[in-house]
Amino acid sequence: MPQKRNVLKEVNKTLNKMELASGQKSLIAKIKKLKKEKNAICLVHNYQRPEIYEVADFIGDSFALSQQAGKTNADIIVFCGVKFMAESAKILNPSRKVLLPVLTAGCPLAEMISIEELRELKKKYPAAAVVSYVNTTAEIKAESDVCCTSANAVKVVDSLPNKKVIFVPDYNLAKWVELQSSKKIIAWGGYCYIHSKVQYENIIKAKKAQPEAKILAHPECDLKILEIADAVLGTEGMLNYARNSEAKKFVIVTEEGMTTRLQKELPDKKFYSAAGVCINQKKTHLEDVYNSLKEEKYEINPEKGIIKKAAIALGKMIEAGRD
Ligand code: CIZ
Repeated sequence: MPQKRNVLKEVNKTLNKMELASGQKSLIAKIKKLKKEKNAICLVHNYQRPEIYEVADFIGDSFALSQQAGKTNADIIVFCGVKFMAESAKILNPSRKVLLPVLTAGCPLAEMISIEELRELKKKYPAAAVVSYVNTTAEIKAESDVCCTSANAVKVVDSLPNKKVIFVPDYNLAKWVELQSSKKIIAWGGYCYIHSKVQYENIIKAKKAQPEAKILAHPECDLKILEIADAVLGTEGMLNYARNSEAKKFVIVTEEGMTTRLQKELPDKKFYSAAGVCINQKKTHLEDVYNSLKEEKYEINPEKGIIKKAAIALGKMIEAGRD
């Protein structure tokens, strides 16, 4: 008989206490030394492996990491995340060398709309503004009026004078934004393979299994899940919510790595993961960060014209601030 799977996973406490193997400790020391020698920084996304947190100059969501990338004086930015994030760093600070340790660390969602498809949409709705979620390629950003992250999607959409907004590529986020905004949203049909896979029934089960826990869901999840969540937030929003809440337990409905980050920051609270693991975010190991810094690979450098245009849309995203 198949085994009944628990819908909730507890944070791996061993990982969380960072009981690092001696090989990892030595790599961490070597990376820190190289960072100093080369005047480099490591920007690390929340969803990365916990040992990667150990070499971070800054850990956060793509909004916070974009802010850090834009203002750093470091000569080299090693971006431990996925490709669109490294591209954003280069767009926001083009005179720095931006490295992505694993070139295949991509985001399937970011590839779900092509430039031709976006141009078709623009032709069909000429009066609409184009808002692209930060999870897009540099080319799509260059063709957009403004970018947003899950931390400021509503604010960005509401700030536009247009009544209609083309929102790409995430359908669930677009629909969530439409619920809070007076704008007519033309939503593209993209999805995140982790968030869209979360089953409503499992969240109902999670609520029964942990009735005192607050359910924090990411807006890339299905609307039915968002409607029963205690809060709908990006990853940094989840951290702030849990920090300021009197609740002691939380069910986290976003990529599993976020529970490790939360447990690390708030060790006296308890976090359960109700979503899967993004293999792309987990492709980066300490060896990759070390080799990346040592050999200065893989440089992320979109075409100059694209950088120039995308910088306008991304700059507006930073200016808008968080929701
Ligand atoms: O914007 C980000 O960093 C992502 C991918 C998740 C989130 O909402 O923080």
